[in-house]
Amino acid sequence: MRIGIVCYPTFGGSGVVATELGKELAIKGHKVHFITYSQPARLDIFNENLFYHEVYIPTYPLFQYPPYELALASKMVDIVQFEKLDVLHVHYAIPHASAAFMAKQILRTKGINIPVITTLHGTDITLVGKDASFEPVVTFSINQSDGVTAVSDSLRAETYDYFQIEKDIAVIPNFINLDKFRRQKKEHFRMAISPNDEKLLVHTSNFRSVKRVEDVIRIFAEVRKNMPSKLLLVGDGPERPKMEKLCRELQIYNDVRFLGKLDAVEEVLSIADLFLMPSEKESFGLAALEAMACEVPVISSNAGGIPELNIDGVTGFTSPVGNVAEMVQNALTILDDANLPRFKANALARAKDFNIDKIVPQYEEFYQKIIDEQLALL
Ligand code: GMT
Repeated sequence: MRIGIVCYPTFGGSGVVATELGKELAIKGHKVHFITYSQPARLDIFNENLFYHEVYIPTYPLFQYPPYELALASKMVDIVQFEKLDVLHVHYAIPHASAAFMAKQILRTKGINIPVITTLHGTDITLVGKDASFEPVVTFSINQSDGVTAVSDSLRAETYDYFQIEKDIAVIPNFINLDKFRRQKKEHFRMAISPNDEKLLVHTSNFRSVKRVEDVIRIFAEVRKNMPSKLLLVGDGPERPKMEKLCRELQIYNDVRFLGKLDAVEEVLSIADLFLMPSEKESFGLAALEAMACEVPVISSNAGGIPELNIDGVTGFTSPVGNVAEMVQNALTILDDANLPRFKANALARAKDFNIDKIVPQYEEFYQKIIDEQLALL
């Protein structure tokens, strides 16, 4: 197949999923064309089937807000026509689904029917999408997509709850490449961070308020009172200065390391004992899956799709959002040496259910189904 993929090129979950999907499809022999405003962060391999088309947005003094959606739609029209794409797969509804709708209409005037598939990732539905500023466009462009997928049952249900959706939404969960995300021998690194064999807790996120990083820090502060431990924080974002201040106030700063945006997060996960994800909202929790693949159990909230991944009492524990006290008790249970090996093994076993070779074929089948349906309409 010749597949166009539109996504955010950043380290955010939707961009990571889209890029890893495209890479795997290219390895399987499909021609994959990425259409984004800059090179996707994870597009780091050379493969003869991978192509990257940059969306260029001309500046003009009138444009207080550069019209990215129009430039994107124009680029989609150009690439679909020139590369004879079979399907366009857009990740994250805003503004990709509406840009794809516009491209589809333009192509129709040229006698081309391009099937459009939209994958809903999370905040495009649960946070930004339902804002009145975007809701009518999001509803319309989801309904106008030829195929729609969501990354969890929970996100599918929330989409039907928040929007007037007439389309079927298929669930295709996030996936993981277990060749890349696996526990590596990093004993020297562990010795450097926890020389006295302190337990290592890890959190990775974009430090937005929806991630509740404050809960991460408060959980750690309590765990640390009960057992020697350290906290590693990977990522960066608007909440970080406040979190650094909180660590100083709680006098735990020396046991907390802010590592910033790291490429090789699997190296940090390889020395971790526990992953913390107390999010307010989380459609799937790709960061938790990455941790589990590296044999790290998870303490999480029960928000959104997290319980579909983190099985309560098996791969970790889930608690109501904001219940820091329960999360502390559960963290101490997991970190008990009598329990830790069992939780680690269970986390890895669960991660295997989402291995890339199980999930990517579901996207291939979905593409074929939507292409066939569109052909039948001609
Ligand atoms: O929350 C993020 O880290 C970014 C966000 C995105 O869309 O870029 O992630 C969402 O998509 C991921 C991939 O499908 C999911 O694993 C995350 O759970 C989801 N984030 C939220 O729902 C808050």
